[in-house]
Amino acid sequence: NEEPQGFVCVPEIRVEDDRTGLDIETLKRAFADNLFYIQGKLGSMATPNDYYMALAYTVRDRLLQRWLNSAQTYLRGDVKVVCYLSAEFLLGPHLGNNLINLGIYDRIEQAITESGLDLQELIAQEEEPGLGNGGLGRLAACYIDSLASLEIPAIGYGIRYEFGIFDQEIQDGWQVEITDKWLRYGNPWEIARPEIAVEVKLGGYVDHYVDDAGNYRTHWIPDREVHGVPYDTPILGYRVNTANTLRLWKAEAPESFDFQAFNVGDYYGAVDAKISSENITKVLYPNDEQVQGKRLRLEQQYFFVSCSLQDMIRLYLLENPNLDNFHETFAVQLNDTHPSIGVPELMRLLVDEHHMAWEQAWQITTHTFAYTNHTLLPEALEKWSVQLFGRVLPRHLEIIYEINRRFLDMVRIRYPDNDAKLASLSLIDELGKKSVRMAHLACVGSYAINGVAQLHTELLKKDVLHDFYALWPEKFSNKTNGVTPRRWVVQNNPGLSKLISRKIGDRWITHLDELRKLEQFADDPQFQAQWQQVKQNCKHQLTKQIKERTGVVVDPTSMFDIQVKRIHEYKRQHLNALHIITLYNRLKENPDLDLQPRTFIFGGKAAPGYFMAKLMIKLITSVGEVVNNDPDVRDRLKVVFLPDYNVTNSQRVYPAADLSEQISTAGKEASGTGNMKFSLNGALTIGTLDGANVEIREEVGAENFFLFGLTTPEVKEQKANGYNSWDVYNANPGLKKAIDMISCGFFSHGDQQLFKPLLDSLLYDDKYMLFADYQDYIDCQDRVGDAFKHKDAWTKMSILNTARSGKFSSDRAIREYCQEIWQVEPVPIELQEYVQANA
Ligand code: GL7
Repeated sequence: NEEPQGFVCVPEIRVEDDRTGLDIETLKRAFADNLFYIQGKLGSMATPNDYYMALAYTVRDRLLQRWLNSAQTYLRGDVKVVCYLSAEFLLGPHLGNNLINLGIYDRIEQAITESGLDLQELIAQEEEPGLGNGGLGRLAACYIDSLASLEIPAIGYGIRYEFGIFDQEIQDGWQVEITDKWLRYGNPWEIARPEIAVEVKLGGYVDHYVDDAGNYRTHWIPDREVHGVPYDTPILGYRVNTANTLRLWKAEAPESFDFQAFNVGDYYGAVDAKISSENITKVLYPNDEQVQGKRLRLEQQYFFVSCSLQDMIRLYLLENPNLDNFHETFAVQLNDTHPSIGVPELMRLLVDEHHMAWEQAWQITTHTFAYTNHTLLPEALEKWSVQLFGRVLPRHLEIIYEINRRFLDMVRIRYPDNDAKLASLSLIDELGKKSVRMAHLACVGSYAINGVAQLHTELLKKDVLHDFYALWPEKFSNKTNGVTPRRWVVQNNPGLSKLISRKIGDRWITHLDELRKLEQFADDPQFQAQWQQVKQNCKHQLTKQIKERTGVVVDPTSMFDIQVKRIHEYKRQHLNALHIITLYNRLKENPDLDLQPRTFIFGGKAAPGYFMAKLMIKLITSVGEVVNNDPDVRDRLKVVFLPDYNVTNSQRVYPAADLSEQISTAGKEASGTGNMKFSLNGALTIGTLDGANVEIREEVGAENFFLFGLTTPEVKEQKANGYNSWDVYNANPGLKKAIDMISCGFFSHGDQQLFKPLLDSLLYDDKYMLFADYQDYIDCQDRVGDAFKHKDAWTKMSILNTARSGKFSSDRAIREYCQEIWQVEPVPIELQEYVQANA
């Protein structure tokens, strides 16, 4: 029989076969097979990347059954699904994480070793998907991990950027941006699903007409159409059968464009159109907390939101005759305002395309969406000029006006004759250039609104969203952020994980509160010694990495004082630099001073257009150059700027930290999540009462936290009372000396102009109150230095930080979202031995 067998009808796939078996011999054979059949290589010619790919496919084969079973289960009518809409997912590498969540790390390690290779080296080959800027994108990644681990049916929807966050190089002390070509060698974790691509319209105009039956209808005639092709990545839960989907959309030109243009002979025109469509998902905007107001960005937002909502509707209509109960099947979370265009888009889909009455569509819409706010910074609150908005999304602008008309009618009843109230609540900012306020749109269109830490939520209610809180207090709640212990402890800090599990078992990995059981050993000398040993090993590893990546030799017994996060004036990396200069000056005055040796480690990217942040990097590297090379310092101080801080490079950082710098101006950092990763890994925090620092301090105890600085009300008060940084500078000799040294070119080879913009902003404005907090910070750092000298007391504090950080698990955060916002329940997945090939 010459017919290819098994193509026409595959009855079923046997699960426990060579492709999925887990014994060492099967794993080794699968690995060799994949190298040969997928990469097309023999061992003799394979590159490290070929080996990585072969291993990634070996692992992927072993999670597909979970993935398919999960998808099939969710298609059942009675399952409520969380849809997490986010313009960013800062995932980090998949391989190590999947090995841990599948529970096959040790076997794979053995199989790879027996194949003559090193697992760590293969894991290091993976190009991380850096599809996010910082905390906000990383939070989305932690949340989809927890959703899967808690067996909650969920889909993450986002954008498949061809280029993620840029790679950072440091040249001559300055940041240089390099394009992140993460897809260059292929991505084994994603599967494209072109068969369920959707169409997205852009631009053009709107026609209103009455149809034959006398109904008012709307017809949007776009001037451009783009295809959205989904790329799916499995997101495995930890040691459960759940594998959820992260569905990221890629923009492609529809075929029809090519044909049309081809027929009129305009081949190059067709190619242009294709390129312009595909530009939509080309690159991640590298700004955090700063909106850029670019048309392409609005197109990105609309594109992925429209694709996602159309996808949900398609899925829903597979099981239901109409959309009447859509909101009972989908809970859609808006990760900041970036996807808030979903509110008018769902209205458009329901009213224009599915011919639903406005009132019913509004009921469904406002029972579908919930909104998380992630920032208080005014420059980060999204607004789109009405003019630009109308050009890109003419129909949505009409819908927003209609939503606003009805909303303001309601406000008028609540606040009669109060034009100021109308103006402040309106979805349209009428001052200056008219613009659409996306946060207002999100508030009006959502049934729940939350902040990301207690303080942040209080400030939202008091300030930024005060008028909405007055209208609908019941919509507001706090959901303090969390991080996944799987990646941030188990994977990154195996030494600590094993030590903890030996003491208290391993249930903490999914029930992080159990870390409290460590408290009883905080004073135990033997446990303390083991704890110190683990920390010391981590510091050795980071020391090695620092040497390799920067050439700087640091002392692993010195205190590792670390600030890693995006570079921002409000995060105040330059306050940290002022402390370094202050210590340096003390050593210069008294070279024999008994000073606690410290290694200051910085990492973080500056937005490419944020001049001041880039200058802050240059300041840190310049201070480092002087301090690291001054013989008087005798290596007691070292300053390191770790280039290209990303998820991969952060892996060695958190476990190695003694001190975590969380020093933003009070009232500016919505939550922070790095602060949680540090504390979980046993670092002590020096921090202000900002964001989640407040709650960390509450949990670990004031005596295990180094607090300094003005509080939020004090900041406000000082500003109201005419805070003048110039006076503070003149009154504080230490501060003055540090600033004068920068100013006279001490750190810049005599160049007095280099840091002038930064110094001027401090001396004549100091928006972020560095000078106001300077002395308290220095004093607090002195207490840190003293405390570190007492090894046992410090170790006790370190243990207590870990033991009491259980609250900051993303599992806890996701449970709260599930119970208090989404109303969803776990749906455990059964692993059938056979997957139905035709199902
Ligand atoms: C952020 C906040 O700045 C940060 O404090 C918070 O932890 C994070 C996640 O909620 O969201 N908001 C924001 O715009 N970015 C953040 O990291 C970029």
